[in-house]
Amino acid sequence: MANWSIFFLLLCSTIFHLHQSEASHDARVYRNLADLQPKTPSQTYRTSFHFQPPKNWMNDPNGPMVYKGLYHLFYQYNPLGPDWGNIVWAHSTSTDLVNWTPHKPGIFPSQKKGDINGCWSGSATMLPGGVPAILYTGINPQNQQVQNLAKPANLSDPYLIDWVKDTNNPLMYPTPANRLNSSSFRDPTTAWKGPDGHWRVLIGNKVNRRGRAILYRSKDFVHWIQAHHPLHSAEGTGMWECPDFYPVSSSIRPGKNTGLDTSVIGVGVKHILKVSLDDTKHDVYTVGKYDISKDVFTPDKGAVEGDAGLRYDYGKFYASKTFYDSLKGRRILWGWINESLSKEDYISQGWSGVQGIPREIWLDKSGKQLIQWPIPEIEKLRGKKVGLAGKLLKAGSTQQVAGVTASQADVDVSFSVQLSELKKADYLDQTRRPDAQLLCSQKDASIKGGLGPFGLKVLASKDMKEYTAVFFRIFKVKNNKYKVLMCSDQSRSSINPRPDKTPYGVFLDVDPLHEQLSLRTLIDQSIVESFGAKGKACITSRVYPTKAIGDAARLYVFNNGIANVAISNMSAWSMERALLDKKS
Ligand code: DQQ
Repeated sequence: MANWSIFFLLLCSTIFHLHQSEASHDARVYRNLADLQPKTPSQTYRTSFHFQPPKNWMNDPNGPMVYKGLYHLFYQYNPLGPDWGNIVWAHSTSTDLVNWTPHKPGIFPSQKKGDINGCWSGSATMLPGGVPAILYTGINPQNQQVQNLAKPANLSDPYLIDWVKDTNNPLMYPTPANRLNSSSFRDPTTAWKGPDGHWRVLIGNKVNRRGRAILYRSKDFVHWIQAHHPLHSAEGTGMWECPDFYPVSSSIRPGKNTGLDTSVIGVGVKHILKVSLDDTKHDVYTVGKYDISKDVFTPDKGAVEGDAGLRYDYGKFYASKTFYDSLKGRRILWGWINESLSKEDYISQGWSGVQGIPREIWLDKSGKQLIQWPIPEIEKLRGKKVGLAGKLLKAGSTQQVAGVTASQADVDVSFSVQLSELKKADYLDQTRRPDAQLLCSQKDASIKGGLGPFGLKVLASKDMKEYTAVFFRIFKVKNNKYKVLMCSDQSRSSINPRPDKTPYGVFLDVDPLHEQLSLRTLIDQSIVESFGAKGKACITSRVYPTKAIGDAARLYVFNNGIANVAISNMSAWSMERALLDKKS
């Protein structure tokens, strides 16, 4: 019997016993949840072109990489049910990052000292000679978090089906000497090599409320020594999960070779440190300088750390990870999009969690933030197109965009505003730093404004009892300047009162006086993934309409302000379904 099958049988019996003992703690709750688990997963909110397994729980993307021309995605997965637990690294491969072939789990608990209680998140590194190595967090018999190494069993297999764990595992672990808290020591990054030939890797950690990216160094990738200081830390930010650290070029040409391999340093190179804040479940990053001689990262002047800083996404997007795509010279970002359902509800649907569309990322020309854009491969799923250009969207108007499959679409629209109309913008007092998300709640899509709200109403029902509005509002601020707010407002996304419908928002760094305002939204049954201002800010929402499902869903453009705006250009495509169970 294969190792994985043995593991699976053991897992089932452990779970049975675990559940029995859990049941003695809280028999009522456990029985209720278990009863809810369906035999076949509900299909209603399953996505068509966002990655997800056929059933059960999925969370963080793990160890994405490209090997022998194939893309690999591993992810945190519960083979036994739709809630978090029994975590293994599930595995799929793809030739295009759109259609995927599932394989058996690549990494699962099997090593007594290293990971018998779980295989948590980690990353892949390409070693010299193109040998992939995975560092991941294992949960040991004492339930401590420790770091392990696995390598492919057969390097000539492009699918990398079998992985062998290093016999020295665990390679990094809490000791009385390092005084690392064994429940806050996890999620190794992709490692990078310095000019001294030594590998470096970061592990997420905290000490009290100080989030830390602990640095380890190694000559041989097996023996790791903790550096005297973390690469970086920040007070008051709590536990840093899933750190990611990589170089970006300050002189890129969008569209071509936008990414740098992880070990690149030098002139014209800046670094990004991303951390996943356990307290708020937000992925935040800073742009800064990495001093390799001291192994210290310093965020640029003015950079804000922690939850008030820059986020990859201002909606749902967590525990993300990038990898360098050597086939196309770009850096690609994967992120986990959780449900907005109660635990009871996602258990009864039989699955939980989706991955965002892989995004290409590069440094904005301002040098102050990243730009994110859906990988172009996703465009091959585009079907029938509906277009509009140079159309006035009058104050107070709503117009249907007919002719596209509104439950499964890619919409790219840009708006422009004439100077005379800009004058109608409401004033925004900035003396106390306004909170974008709060503003989006207070001024949702139904609240008339001066300039805006205008944008899209997606997954809308015919009677408009249900819709998700992705829109802009332009405000006047001091010194004849303007401020643009982008909202993803799901407060009316479903007549079902149970899902979380908190609207999301962010201010965009654009000047509506001189620039068009663009919005690209990928609509996929229960996901609305939006890219504002050509990828300067992203907001992802999960929504659960009860009427606006399948063919009944509609798409609208709307303007609920007193000023007119123009649609300079709009293209909306019906999207085909991606294959997630392709045979290899
Ligand atoms: N998920 C993993 C951890 C990580 C967390 C466990 C982030 O390794 O810190 O499933 O979502």
